[in-house]
Amino acid sequence: MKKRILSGVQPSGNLHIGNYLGALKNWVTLQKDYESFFCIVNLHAITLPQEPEKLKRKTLELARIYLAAGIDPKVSTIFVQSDVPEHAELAWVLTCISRMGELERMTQFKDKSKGKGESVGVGIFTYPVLMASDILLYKANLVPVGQDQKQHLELTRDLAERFNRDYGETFVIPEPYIPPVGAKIQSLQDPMKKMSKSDQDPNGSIFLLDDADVIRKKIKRAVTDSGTEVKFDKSRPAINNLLTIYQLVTDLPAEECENRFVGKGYGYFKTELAEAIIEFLRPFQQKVRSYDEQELIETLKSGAEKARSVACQTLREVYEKMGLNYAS
Ligand code: AQP
Repeated sequence: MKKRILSGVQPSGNLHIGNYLGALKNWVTLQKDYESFFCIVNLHAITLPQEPEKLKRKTLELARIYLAAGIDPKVSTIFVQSDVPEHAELAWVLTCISRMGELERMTQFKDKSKGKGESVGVGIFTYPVLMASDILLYKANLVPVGQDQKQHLELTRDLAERFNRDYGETFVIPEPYIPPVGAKIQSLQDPMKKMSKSDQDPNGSIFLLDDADVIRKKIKRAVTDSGTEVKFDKSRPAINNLLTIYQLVTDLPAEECENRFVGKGYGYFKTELAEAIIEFLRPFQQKVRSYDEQELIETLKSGAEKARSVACQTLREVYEKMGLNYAS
């Protein structure tokens, strides 16, 4: 039997090249070897206010993006989180075995709650528990994520171990799959910050649907470090980040990337980088608009049915072990 993977993206804004290189690109490769569940995590998105019509539109857009990136619905299960109510049900169970202290230690919570004081949403606080539910419901062996989600995955493992210890062996303890290159693409405007959908400055990110001219402008404006050499060097985070993007979009070995720019300077490198990104995104951008909406909805419906058949079994097992199966 194939091992299982589960991963997801929030339909909470415009996807950027960090989401693509840190997550989607790896999903496409992994789906060949794993039984794969790829979720559009709209219940995570509502941890911040969302406009209903826009959320609906963004959910379908994300389904298009999954398909255009190469997720094959004949091989993998693509579904929307809220279509499988077991996610929210198991999240409640896991909330009851979670501790305040461990959730307070989550760096994403600390970042997102900064300056909000008592008004910070409870959903932001319990977000990692819902993520644990997503993963444990499918008994996923592997979870492909960017570096930013590693801590949440550690919490998932802790909750699974705690439940198994207290109620008997139930959950698979999942392993993270963090790509060796591209796990953390940084902002083009501040290389100490990760590229992020919720960044207020659009120049910090290359969005997957940016057109060629916008990409050229953003790369031209990207901050660089002092010096002139185009080399992988962690002590020069801006150029290191740009060169990492170049390596990922060209699929070239690191050494070859550096060799191409010996003695060439930042201006030349940036022009080549912009063109490489445009070429990388071209086939994706051509495909993304080509899907028929009705077919897309059908794909999500059958994905949800398949996901539910797995999720139901796990939840039933959990309820039985906890003494919650009363009338059914
Ligand atoms: N900068 C990044 N580099 C590499 N991988 C990244 N991911 C996110 N940012 C980077 C990975 O993309 C997947 C989906 O992310 P998400 O939508 O669940 O939310 P996120 O991790 O919080 O991503 P964003 O873009 O920063 O969104 P906002 O601003 O809405 O919070 C995950 O696998 C993530 O690791």
